[in-house]
This record gives sequence, C-alpha cells and structure tokens, in this order.
Amino acid sequence: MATQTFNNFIDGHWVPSAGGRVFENRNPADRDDLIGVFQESTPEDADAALAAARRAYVTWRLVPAPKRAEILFRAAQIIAERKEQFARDMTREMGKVLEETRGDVQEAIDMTYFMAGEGRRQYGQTVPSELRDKFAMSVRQPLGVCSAITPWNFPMAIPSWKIAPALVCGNTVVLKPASLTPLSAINFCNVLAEAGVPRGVVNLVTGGPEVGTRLSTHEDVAVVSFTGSSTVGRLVNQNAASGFKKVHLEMGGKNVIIVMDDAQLELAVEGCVWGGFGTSGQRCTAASRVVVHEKVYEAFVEQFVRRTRALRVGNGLDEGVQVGPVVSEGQLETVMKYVAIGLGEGARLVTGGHRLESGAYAHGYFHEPTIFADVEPSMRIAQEEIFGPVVSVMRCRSLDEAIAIGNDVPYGLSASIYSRDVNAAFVAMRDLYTGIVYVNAPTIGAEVHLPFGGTKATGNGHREAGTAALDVFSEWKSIYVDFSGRLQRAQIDTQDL
Ligand code: UN1
Repeated sequence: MATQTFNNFIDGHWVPSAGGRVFENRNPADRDDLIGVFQESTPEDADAALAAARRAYVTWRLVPAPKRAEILFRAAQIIAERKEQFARDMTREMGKVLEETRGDVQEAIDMTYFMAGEGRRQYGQTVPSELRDKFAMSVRQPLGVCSAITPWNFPMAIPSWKIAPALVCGNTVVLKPASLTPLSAINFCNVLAEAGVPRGVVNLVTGGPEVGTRLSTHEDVAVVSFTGSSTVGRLVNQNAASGFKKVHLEMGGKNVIIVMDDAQLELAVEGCVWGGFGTSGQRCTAASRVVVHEKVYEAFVEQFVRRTRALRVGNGLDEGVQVGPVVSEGQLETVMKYVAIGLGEGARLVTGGHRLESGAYAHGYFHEPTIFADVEPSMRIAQEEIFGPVVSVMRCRSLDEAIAIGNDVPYGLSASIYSRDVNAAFVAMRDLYTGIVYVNAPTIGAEVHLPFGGTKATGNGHREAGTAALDVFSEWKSIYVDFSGRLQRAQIDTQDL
C-alpha cells in the first residue's frame, strides 16, 4: 500500500509544510506498520496558521455562541458515527488497547457535546448597582487566537478539551499535536471542518519544539493551553511570560491510591490494576503509588501481584489484550531506567521488571506490568513521574500517615482512598491536596463535566473541562449602563437615596 502523506491544516486547506520536510509515524506495537508521513513544520508554517486564525477571529467572535455551538453539536455527532474507525487509527498510532481508544474518542464526543451546551449558557452575573438608574453586569469575552499544544496519551480527547471550549467562547485555534499521535488530531480537525467550522477558525500544524515555541511566543497568541510534562510546561510558561499571555498548563502526576484496613480488598486491588496499568500507566492520572495499611499489606501485595500477572499484554488491536505497548522507544527506555533505579534503591521487585521482546513482542515497545513493594516514600520511584507500567507499593500505619505520604510529592493531580469508613473518606477528601479525589475508585476516570487539573507542579492554577474551561478560554468584562441622564459618581454620590 502506498504511504499516505498527511498535511497541515491552514486556513481551511490541507497543505504541506513550506520547509518541505516530513517525518514518519509508526505503530508502537509493530514498528513495521507505517501509519503515514507527516509534516515536520517550521516556525513559518506556524506563522501562516496564526495569521489565518487572526483573520478568522474577526468574524468568528461575532457568530452567536448558540450558532457556534450547533457546529460543535454536529461535530460530536460525526465523531460518534466514526468512533470505531477513529479508535482503530488511534490504537495503531498510540498503542493503547481498543477498549481504551474507544473511550478516548468517547471523551472527545462527550466534551464536544458538553461545550455545545455551553453555547446557550456562558452565564455571567447581573447585579444591582449602588446608584439609581444604572445597570451592572458581567459577560464573558473571547481572547483571540489560542495555541493548543497536546500530548500523545489522549490523542483526540485532549485536543477536544482545548478546542471545543475555545471555539464556543468565540476564539480561534492553532493546534500542535504530539508528533507521536498526529493522526487522531487530524481526524478531529477534519470532522470540525466537515461540521461547518469556517476556514481559519481551527488550524493544525504538526512538528517539533520549534513549532511549539513559536506558538507560545508569537505576539498574536492570547492563550497557550499546554498538556505535557512539567519540564516542557515550565518552558512554555517562561516563553509566554514576556508577552503576558494567558497560560494554562496541565502537567505531571504521581497519583496515589490509599488502601485502608477496612477497604474491600478485592475492589481496591482491581482499582490498582486498572489505575496503575490501564493505558500502560501512561496517564497523567495513573496510579503509580499505592499506600496500604499495614494490617492488610501482605494480603494486598499478594493479590495485586496475582491479578497483575494475569494481565494480557499485546497489540492493542487484538481482542482480549488488556495492556498495550508503551508509546515509543524513548518511553520504553525511561521505564527500564526507572526499574533499574528502583532496584538500586533497594525496593522489592515483586512482579515484572523486564522488557518483552520475544515472539509477537519483537517488533514493539512492550514492557511487563511491574510492581515494586516495600518502597520508601522518599525513593525516586515514589517521587518522580515514570509514565509507564510501574507501580510502587508503600506501607502505612494510619490514615494520617497515608495522607502525609500521599501529599509528599511534587505533583497534585489525582488521589484516591479505598475505605468503608465514611469519616476516613471525608478526611481524605479534605486533606489530600490534589485537584481530583476519588473514593472507592482508582485515580483515573475523570468525567468531562467537572474541572480537571491539579495542584503544585501539575498545573498553574487553571482547570480544564467542565465550566472551569470557560475561564481559560474567556475573560470577564464588567459592564455598567447608566440610564439616569446625569453624571453619577460611584463611591461619592452616596447620599442620593
Ligand atoms: C491524562 O492522562 O492526561 O481521568 C488525561 C482520566 C482521563 C483523562 C486522563 N479521563 O484518566
């Protein structure tokens, strides 16, 4: 089959990079499977996309929000119709199993529908004025051109988290998807165009860091929304700071599941298997730490290991496979590096620990689901984000200690407690310093209509998803209308009752 070449989407047209360079993208489960050739874009391509977005903003911001929303509604319908195809494309380019890529596409559908609903809300406030014959209200206004820089682990969901709210608020967008997963982003943008998003309103430029840098520094950019590592997020923030851009960052995690001695142990084990090894551990929300009460520690470890060993690792396109490959050779190397670090630190490797490379695994980036027990909270494997199928299990003596361990990491995205004690659950809900807390459920599985994001090095105070996303992609304007026909001075003409 001839290799397919995919282009950038600029001003309503699919066009090659002006620089003429391309890169290949291959299936991480089978390196012989070439997905396609994509544009290795230059900063000039980014400039062209930004110019198109700036032009389109002039008219798009004046399209009534319910009309903008109708386009999103249609887009959600089209994605739903093509869900299976998009899921298969995504498994091929990213590796996660079909069940999960269907979930990723579903999350894009959910978000697009949710934001379509916001077309008829975007509520502001009306408040009484302190003066006579005067009206006071606040409204949301769009900011202009938004840059969206998205990661490879949720290749359609995360672009939708940024683009759908940006559009419904009246902004225009330039998207740079991760180079490991451009196809799903292209699928998403194709649907938006088909649904009726006017030319220039959404643009897509594939490529590397030079493109990302231009998108976070160009003077025409008002908002930069980035999801990825804390290291790159810091750079994006620094790059954008001198231009006073609004920056929304969604970065790393080192999420904890606390298992108390009164937990339903089987349920907790099931949650740890899904939270730790779902998406091969490559979620910002992955449960990479488990803190277990000493009274149930040995029983938990034994069951967790048993369940983990039963996981079927393989090509995500094959039915019955539960854990796919990791996304790339670089990611596989990171995982292996951390396994070596864990061994060096004296943690007890209780299952896994190796790359899988024989037979059907020979052409992909597979790694065994891996558990370290008897991990100390200060060890690097318990502190640093690995983003792979490696879980560290620690022991605690009390709820207070578990929460202290849970909070004692640089990140703060998601946390969970398994307990049947309502008091313990409420203490955890209050005292775990993260953006998301689960009770009797793992750390993954956020729904689109509540705020998503985290504390400390996970974020910079913003949230995406839910109506919180509107705060990223709009800003407030307060409006006062004086219909008294005379000068009224606020805070001064106070005696005029
Ligand atoms: C991410 O890992 O970057 O809550 C996003 C979850 C998913 C989203 C994860 N709904 O795990």
